[in-house]
Amino acid sequence: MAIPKLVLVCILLLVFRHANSQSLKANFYRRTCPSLETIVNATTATFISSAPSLAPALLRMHFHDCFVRGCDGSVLINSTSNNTAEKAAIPNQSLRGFQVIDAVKSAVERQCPGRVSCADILALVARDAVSLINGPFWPVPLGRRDGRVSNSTEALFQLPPPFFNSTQLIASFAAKNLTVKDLVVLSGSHTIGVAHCSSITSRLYNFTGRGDSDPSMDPNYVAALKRRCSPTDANSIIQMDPGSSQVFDEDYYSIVSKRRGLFQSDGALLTNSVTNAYVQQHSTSSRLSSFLNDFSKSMVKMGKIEVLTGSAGEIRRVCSVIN
Ligand code: HEM
Ligand SMILES: *[C@@H]1O[C@H](CO)[C@@H](O)[C@H](O)[C@H]1NC(C)=O
Ligand SMILES: *[C@@H]1O[C@H](CO)[C@@H](O)[C@H](O)[C@H]1NC(C)=O
Ligand SMILES: *[C@@H]1O[C@H](CO)[C@@H](O)[C@H](O)[C@H]1NC(C)=O
Ligand SMILES: *[C@@H]1O[C@H](CO)[C@@H](O)[C@H](O)[C@H]1NC(C)=O
Ligand SMILES: *[C@@H]1O[C@H](CO)[C@@H](O)[C@H](O)[C@H]1NC(C)=O
Ligand SMILES: *[C@@H]1O[C@H](CO)[C@@H](O)[C@H](O)[C@H]1NC(C)=O
Ligand SMILES: *[C@@H]1O[C@H](CO)[C@@H](O)[C@H](O)[C@H]1NC(C)=O
Ligand SMILES: CC(=O)N[C@H]1CO[C@H](CO)[C@@H](O)[C@@H]1O
Repeated sequence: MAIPKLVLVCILLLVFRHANSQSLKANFYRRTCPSLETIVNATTATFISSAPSLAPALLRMHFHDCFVRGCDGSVLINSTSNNTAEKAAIPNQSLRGFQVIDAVKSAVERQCPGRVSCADILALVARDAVSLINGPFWPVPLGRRDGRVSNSTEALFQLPPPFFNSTQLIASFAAKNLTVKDLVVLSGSHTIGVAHCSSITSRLYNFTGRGDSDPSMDPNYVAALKRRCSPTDANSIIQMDPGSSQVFDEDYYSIVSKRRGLFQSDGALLTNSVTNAYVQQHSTSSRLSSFLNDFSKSMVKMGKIEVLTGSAGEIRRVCSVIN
């Protein structure tokens, strides 16, 4: 028996509407907050112009948001008396730049009260911050909703730690539907920004528990890093791409190819054939535009991880507090 045409059309429309409500859209706020992107960029610019080192911090914050319960702004939530939030987890202790998100949210609320999610604001701020230091620009489709859960234990288990090897990193990214190529491309973020000595102490001083250092790192670089980070110094800061840590270039790949990547996770990219090939290509010849193009594509994918859309979640009034 043939399905009447009208019924078929109705079914298709329903399916289409449903599918559509699940996906993000470039013009999501066209009617509800037309000047959103201008407000976000202008407010972000006031911070980045006086403190460009916030750009890497904001990029990392977006990554930490997306890898834990999807890009739902859960990284922004403060702990309360009855909840230990993602912010309190060890990998989050070095996150910076929450004041930028709060200022942008306030500016957006003044124009478009109660309409724009903190998850979308973070995705836009990360993009604009990177773009404002002359890094790549990528489109940010919008319509994310804010989550109501932020759990420090989840952050600890979902975020890849700096001591992961390539198998573990690939699995961590695959769990978010990101490919091996996304892994090597997004690791290129480490061309900007800084790390704390605590992130490499064991790599320098106690790699296998016998007071040794990681043999996969260039010994001259180990020696240089030891001069910067004493065994008990947790707080000093080191640039991941020394000398150009605020320039979004391809240096990361030549650093990794010279076995001078700061973390084991950086060095691990030499131990998988796909990631190693990418590192070698981008370290031997200038392919900056191909890296930036790959980076933009992978950022768009990362920004779509497990997003809440439609009527899921909420539009938080204050980014650090669940409504
Ligand atoms: C592949 C797995 C990754 C690992 C294991 C990792 C690990 C780390 C660690 C340990 C730090 C230093 C934290 C500190 O000591 O203060 C760091 C910094 C940073 N990471 Fe990653 N990361 C990874 C992937 C990513 C991705 C996918 C992005 C962005 C899309 C990213 C962006 C950054 C940035 C920009 C910084 C510098 C932050 C600042 O200057 O404040 N990382 N990462
Ligand atoms: C963001 O603001 C900066 C500085 O005001 C400006 O140069 C840039 O063109 C703006 N970007 C966008 C996409 O509007
Ligand atoms: C959230 O915590 C930060 C840092 O501890 C603090 O500055 C901010 O005021 C808190 N937000 C609220 C709404 O209490
Ligand atoms: C946690 O405390 C807040 C008030 O501070 C309350 O609104 C919320 O329901 C509590 N949540 C749980 C799970 O007890
Ligand atoms: C936080 O997540 C962990 C790991 O998934 C889970 O065991 C724990 O019950 C969660 N805590 C809360 C308060 O939901
Ligand atoms: C990474 O570590 C895991 C667990 O220790 C191990 O099973 C795997 O073989 C390691 N992978 C590589 C490439 O060393
Ligand atoms: C990965 O893709 C599968 C199939 O489309 C989907 O069911 C799953 O929710 C996705 N996982 C994430 C973390 O996006
Ligand atoms: C080195 O690692 C071993 C094994 O994990 C540990 O017992 C020892 O206390 C560490 N030494 C230092 C100086 O941290
Ligand atoms: C950014 C942030 O909230 N960092 C916190 C991480 O957790 C430690 C305690 O575990 C806090 O002291 C930091 O303020």
